[in-house]
Amino acid sequence: MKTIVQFAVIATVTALIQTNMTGVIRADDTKTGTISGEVSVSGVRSPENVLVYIEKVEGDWKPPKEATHMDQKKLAFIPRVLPIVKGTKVEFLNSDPVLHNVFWPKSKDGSYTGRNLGTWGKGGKRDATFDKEGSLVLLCNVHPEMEAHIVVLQNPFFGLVTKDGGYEIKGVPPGEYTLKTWYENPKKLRPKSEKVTVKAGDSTQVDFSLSRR
Ligand SMILES: [Cu+2]
Repeated sequence: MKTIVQFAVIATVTALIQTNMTGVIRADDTKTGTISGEVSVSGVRSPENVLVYIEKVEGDWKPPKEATHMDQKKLAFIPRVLPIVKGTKVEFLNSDPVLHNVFWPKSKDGSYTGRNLGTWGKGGKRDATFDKEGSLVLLCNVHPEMEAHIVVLQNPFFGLVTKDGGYEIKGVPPGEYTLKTWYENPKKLRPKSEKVTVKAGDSTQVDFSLSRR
């Protein structure tokens, strides 16, 4: 009996150590890979806010528990481009001392019908949950120059291109994927796609050269 109990204790301790080791390995990122690269553009001023994303990754990817924010500050939507996983709740804020409105017309890709969230002042907020893949244009009917974009994706593996043209997508499960680009005006920067193989603990570089053709 005593031997059995001792064995049980040893087995439990071993299991705990193994669990802990798995956690350490995950933290070291040796089970997932990274995709990064440079995006160059012609015909637009900057590669900033081009989106690079994986079209589909097996699995049911859950949205974050917390809402994501779209602010209105100094008469602009911030951020200009907001990529989210489908099911994400977005809170629309107003940080300006003037009234702003948020509405979106019917999506060009047919994914979303038009909706007007209303008009409100500083400190107020409205929210909406986006549960279908697609993209929509946010507008403010008080300030016609204001514009932003929400891109709703199947999975959380995406990266926005920075001013210097770089992007990075971390924590990608190993596999073969189709990597795509998205730009707010597809007539100016036509979308492109590339096949990519992601290996555990490795980084893959995929560069894009985007233009209207
Ligand atoms: Cu406004």
